Amino acid sequence: MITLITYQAGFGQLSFSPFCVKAMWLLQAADVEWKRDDCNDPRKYPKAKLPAIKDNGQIIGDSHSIQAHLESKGADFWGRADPAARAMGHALIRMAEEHIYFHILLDRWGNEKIWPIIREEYFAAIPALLRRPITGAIRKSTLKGMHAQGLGRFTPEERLRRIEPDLQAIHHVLGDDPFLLGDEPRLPDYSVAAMLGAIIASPLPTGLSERVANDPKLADYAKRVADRMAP
Ligand SMILES: N[C@@H](CCC(=O)N[C@@H](CS)C(=O)NCC(=O)O)C(=O)O
Repeated sequence: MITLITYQAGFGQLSFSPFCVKAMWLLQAADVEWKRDDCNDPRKYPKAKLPAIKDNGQIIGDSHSIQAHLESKGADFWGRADPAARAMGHALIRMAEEHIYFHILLDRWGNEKIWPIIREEYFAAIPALLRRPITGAIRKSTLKGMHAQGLGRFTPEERLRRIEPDLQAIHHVLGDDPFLLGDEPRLPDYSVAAMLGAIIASPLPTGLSERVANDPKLADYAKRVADRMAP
């Protein structure tokens, strides 16, 4: 039995973290027995991030290493996708995880109205008196990281213009298919739909959450993947 160390469920998602949602969908697709162990302190796990899995005493962190581990045990996340489709899928995964994700982070941590909700939901386990100072420091360091990364220097309106081509790319790749690579959910769907789901699940509307939630093709796609992959 594999144990997934994950952030808790929230905002109608299997986890606050789209990477943890992706990991759950990988485990589902791998058709292995697994259970979740909710955790809100990633510090003792690899790279001090979640998701991570425990399998036979081995701890594996990062959704890509989890993917590789499951593949080493026989999982097939690509089906009959040819090399060109896999290359396209790989690029979509990078777009979702290395660009779209940071828009989610900024919507959650950088928005003055949403931040207090995040603080109370994510960090409910920290005693109330200590919660503000501790989470204030975590927030400061997260936003400093986003400033260094670069996206943190953009206004929400600028970010909306910047993410639009990503959303259009998802539209085009989907075409008339239910999933990115055709009739079945595959590896790129686990990243892309997890990010779209997290955007739609914003605890308060933002320009980005409204953009995606009011786009029937993207919203239906995110729900379709979540429904098909539900544990
Ligand atoms: N590349 C990692 C990203 C995982 C990740 O960014 N996890 C975030 C939550 S969404 C995290 O644990 N952040 C804790 C921190 O940065 O301190 C993966 O694919 O699993």
